[in-house]
Amino acid sequence: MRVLAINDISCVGKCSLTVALPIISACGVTCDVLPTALLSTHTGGFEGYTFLDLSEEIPKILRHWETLGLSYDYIYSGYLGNVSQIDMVLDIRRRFLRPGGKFIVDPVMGDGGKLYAHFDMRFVEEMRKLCREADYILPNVTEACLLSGVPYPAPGERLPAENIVGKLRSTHTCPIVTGVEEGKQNVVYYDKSAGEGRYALPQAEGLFHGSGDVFAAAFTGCLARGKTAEEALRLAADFTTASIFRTARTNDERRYGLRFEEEMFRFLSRLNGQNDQTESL
Ligand code: PXL
Repeated sequence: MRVLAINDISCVGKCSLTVALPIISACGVTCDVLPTALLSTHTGGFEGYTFLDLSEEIPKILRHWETLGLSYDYIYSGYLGNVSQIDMVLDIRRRFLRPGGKFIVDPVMGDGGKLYAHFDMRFVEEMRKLCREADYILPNVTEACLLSGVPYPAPGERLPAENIVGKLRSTHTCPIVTGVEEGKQNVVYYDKSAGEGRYALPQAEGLFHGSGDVFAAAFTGCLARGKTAEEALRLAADFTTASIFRTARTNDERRYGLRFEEEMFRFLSRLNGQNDQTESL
């Protein structure tokens, strides 16, 4: 199996390609990368970061790849460096996804009810277009609200997650909405052939940078290993939650990302079908 991960390289603050590559490779499949931008750190919680937009390089990279006859079983797209890259990703899907291959879009745009730096409503509009071409979309609550036009819930208010899944689904797009807070639970809502699926896990206090990227990478890796979408999202959600709780137990600054490495062995044991009895490291 061959996977292409399209995402930025944030040199510090684990997210994007610095989590996608290790996680997808560890799942046991080839992971090629297409960097969309190069940053000294991610943009959430650091001041003075550098940002090099790689849009000009992408068409040249693609032309070379075509001479190699490359094609992909799975294409996973995450953080894009600017709005023009949305059309580039659509073009990549058309040129490099194998017939029967799957296109996974994490519509990275915001968190905690706010757009990230560098994003605006025009980007949201264009992202809707990318999502319509996807087999799976993996928005968090903020992104699901932006894409569906449903207002972000006020504190204590319940997100109408079933409606959002209904609004975002289409004949070939399966929405998987992550991070829905319901009391002490953190819930994933997803489209099933009959209605919505719900997978609840314990909720940790606060925002954890990079958790959506860990989830998306693990989901992609599990799909590429032949798991069904439902199995993949459960394995990915368990791995992400365990990594969040491991991080929460330390004094690590949240902006440096999740301690996913220490949960990798357990995640892979489960992916490989071993009845793993080991304690969390
Ligand atoms: O984890 C999402 C993400 C990815 N890439 C960059 C980011 C963020 C979130 O802040 O800034 C560069």
